[in-house]
Amino acid sequence: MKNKIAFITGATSGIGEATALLLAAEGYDIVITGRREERLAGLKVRIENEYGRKVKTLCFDIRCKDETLNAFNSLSEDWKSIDILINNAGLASGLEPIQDGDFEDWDKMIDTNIKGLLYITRIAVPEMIKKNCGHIVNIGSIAGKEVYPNGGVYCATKHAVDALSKAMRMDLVKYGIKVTQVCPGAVKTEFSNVRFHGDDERAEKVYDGFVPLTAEDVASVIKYAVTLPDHICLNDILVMPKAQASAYVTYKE
Ligand code: NDP
Ligand code: 8X3
Repeated sequence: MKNKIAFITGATSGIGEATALLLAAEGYDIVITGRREERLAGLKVRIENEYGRKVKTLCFDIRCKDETLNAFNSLSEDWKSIDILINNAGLASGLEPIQDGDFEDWDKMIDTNIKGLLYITRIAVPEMIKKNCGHIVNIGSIAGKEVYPNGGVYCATKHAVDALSKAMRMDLVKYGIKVTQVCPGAVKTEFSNVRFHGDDERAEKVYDGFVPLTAEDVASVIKYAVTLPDHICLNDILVMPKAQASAYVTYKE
């Protein structure tokens, strides 16, 4: 019997990378995706050496429908038959009031967080339907539950993930496919470096004075959700640092 396969988008850093490592340790073969080819190659070697699992790397920009389709179709039939799809690739770009927002930032967030998630889901789900089982994990955010000033477009994209998670669950329940949304609060990854366009000093300050979540913390929640008995589905998980009471109330010492 072949091993179970987890397909993780955005595995070149942060939550996606940590989840790939944790699920490999759990015995899954892994498909890892992202745009940074060297990072994918490095993670493949690490998983193979440390956990002895099989790994496929797919280097593509999830904003591009054709690249996404071609990447998925480059897999053999065995590898296309995935058990878990982790829709993790995403980003915030900029932190501006609506009147100052940058069109390019908005396109990046909408095209990645909403359209990219939809493309890969649409392409991968028929394989799950064929075998009448599967599990989709969408990485939402506290920003999909609340909004905060200057974050309107990012929050809108994560509210879309919230809506899509609920709707997908309704569409797919009859095929035995589970849909879990995992919504973290502040996680220290490359997220803020990307949001502030490479201003690492500003990014670092986001996490001053409190203990944020780590990528591994979120990965362990994902692992918990995907390793429960088949008849249980955790629909929606909000996971926050202890010091963070809401999207914009964080107790800093
Ligand atoms: P990172 O920046 O560390 O990781 C983001 C991942 O997404 C990278 O692997 C990146 O790969 C991939 N990615 C981004 N754009 C694209 C693209 N166009 N095509 C393909 N892959 C892409 O951040 P996190 O690990 O923190 O973020 C992961 C998810 O968690 C995101 O959806 C984010 O919104 C969400 N989240 C993060 C929180 C946080 O505080 N950090 C809190 C709540 C949710 P590459 O650059 O190689 O393409
Ligand atoms: C990332 C967390 O609070 O910066 O989704 O939006 S937040």
